[in-house]
Amino acid sequence: MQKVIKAIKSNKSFLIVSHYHPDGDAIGSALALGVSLKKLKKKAVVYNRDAVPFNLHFLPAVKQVTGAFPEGRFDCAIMVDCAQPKRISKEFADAVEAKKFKTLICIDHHLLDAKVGDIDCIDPKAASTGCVIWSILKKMRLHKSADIANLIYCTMVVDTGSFRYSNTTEKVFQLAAELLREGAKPWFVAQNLEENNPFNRYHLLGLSLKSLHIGFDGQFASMDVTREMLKEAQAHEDLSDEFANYPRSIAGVEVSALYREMEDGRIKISMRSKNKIDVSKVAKQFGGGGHKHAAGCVINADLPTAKMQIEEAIGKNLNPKL
Ligand SMILES: [Mn+2]
Repeated sequence: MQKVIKAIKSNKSFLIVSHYHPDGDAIGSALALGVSLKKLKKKAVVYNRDAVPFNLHFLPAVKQVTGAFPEGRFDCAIMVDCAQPKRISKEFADAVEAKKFKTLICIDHHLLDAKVGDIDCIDPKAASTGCVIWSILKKMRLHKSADIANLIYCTMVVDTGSFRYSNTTEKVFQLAAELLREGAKPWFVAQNLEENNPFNRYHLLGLSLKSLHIGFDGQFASMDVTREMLKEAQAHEDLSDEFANYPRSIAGVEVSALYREMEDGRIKISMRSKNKIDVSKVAKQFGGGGHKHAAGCVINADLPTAKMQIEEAIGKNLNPKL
């Protein structure tokens, strides 16, 4: 953390990046850092390859996020909530490869397999990357801002599932209390994050729920989102981002999967587990990744084939004898 602070102080221009298909932790963390660096009169560009999801449009300073990879040179690149340049974008991975940044910094709360940047600031105990950023900003005395408090609060709400998941520790509530003291507004964040759904999201959910499938004696449940459903509901696939939580919420279900047909025909799989099963291990078998209770991957096959492959892999985890 001290090295990050030193790098921030001693450099002038920063490119702040986060993983594609960004979530509230990726965008909230990147913006909190971007807003703070600007306060220090630094040049800070916040880049994400993909569009900011509809339910994050309320975030302070959200217009600072650019989807166009910036030309020109930066002293530092800071990766947040992501430790793989290729999960940011091809342009970014190429720029790292070409050593376009004097210093590459990685700030994350996922365990690293190997060294990533010149400075890796990783706290696997942190509930969100935003929590790590918050510690940095506090040390730098940059945390006295309601905008920053709301941004960091959003990262915590998203990554703890609204203070429900097993990463919701005493420390999380202490940090949340600090954020409220600085001006974070829980109802403002929750209302925008969760109570601001466009009608066609529910139209799409209705169609998707019809595909609900239960397997392995009720321990597994899955749902599909096909191109046809998207067309019928006139919905963008982003609207189905949280659908994977619905099949998991069924009594007795240990693992759930959401199968989504992508525009290019490949199948995107989001898996969720309740207790024992580590879905990140399943995702890794197919070149994906994630956490124990939430992970994902992409399979280059048609929907029935992808479903068969995933169910087989999940079945082996539910019952090693299979
Ligand atoms: Mn995160």
